[in-house]
Amino acid sequence: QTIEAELREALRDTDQLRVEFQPLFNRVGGVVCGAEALARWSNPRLGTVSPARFIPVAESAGLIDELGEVVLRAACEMGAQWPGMTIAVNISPTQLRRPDFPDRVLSLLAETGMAPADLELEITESILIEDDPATTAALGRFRSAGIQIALDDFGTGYSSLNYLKRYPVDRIKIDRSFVSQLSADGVSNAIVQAIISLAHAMDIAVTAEGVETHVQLAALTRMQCNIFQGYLLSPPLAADVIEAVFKNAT
Ligand code: G
Ligand code: G
Ligand code: MN
Ligand code: NA
Repeated sequence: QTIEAELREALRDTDQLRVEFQPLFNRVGGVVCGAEALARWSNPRLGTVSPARFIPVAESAGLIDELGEVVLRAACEMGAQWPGMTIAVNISPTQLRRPDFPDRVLSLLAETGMAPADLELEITESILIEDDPATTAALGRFRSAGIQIALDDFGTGYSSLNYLKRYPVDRIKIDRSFVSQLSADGVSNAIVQAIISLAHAMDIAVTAEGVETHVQLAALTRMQCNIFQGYLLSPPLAADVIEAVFKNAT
């Protein structure tokens, strides 16, 4: 069985597919303000397959809309139960290019009862580089519905600053390759500080992802980073565990 055939089967038997939630913290010492939904796949023959491996397969096999819907639905069901908690969802470029995608998102929100302002769609710079009118229209629809847009893996693409000017995003997520290089001093600190200052000057909030050490956390706090995410604070958690975390935070 190829990974594609296994994934096709998994989409019919969704017990293999789960969504985990990695907490987002808005203060050091930790106030949980939401979570990022992350797809997980355990297959009886292949074992645990990383999304880094199966998302590209889903894309090329034409399965990403279906898979994306599974994740979005789980995210909206979670969000509906925890109003005020932000639920972030990774959206692949292929999903965003579909003309009916905004309608799908809005109907999932309506169906589950999740507040649009609690949903954050994480998109990547690569989709903005295409400068496709359909993408621009989709982003406009999300914005007018009150859905938040975050630019994921920020800093890894090209001409990031240009896109920030052209596309009104609510948040950037500083890629963990920058966060991992933060130390007590150094050039990486200057880069991250510059990104955060620039974002704030444009009224854009900043999430740091991949926070793994206290040194990184302290540096990011000094730099006025808004939201923190990473293994130091919490790994991705099963749905029932994140609910306990949310309960504790409210
Ligand atoms: O969870 P993990 O760190 O293993 O994820 C690896 C990559 O897969 C990350 O880039 C993450 O954004 C991506 N990913 C995880 N879940 C989803 C999902 O539901 N949809 C999309 N498009 N990407 C996802
Ligand atoms: O590309 P994206 O930002 O969506 O990637 C999210 C992925 O990053 C998740 O799959 C999650 O498992 C992983 N992740 C979360 N926190 C950390 C961390 O502190 N260190 C590393 N290396 N990966 C992390
Ligand atoms: Mn992400
Ligand atoms: Na990222």
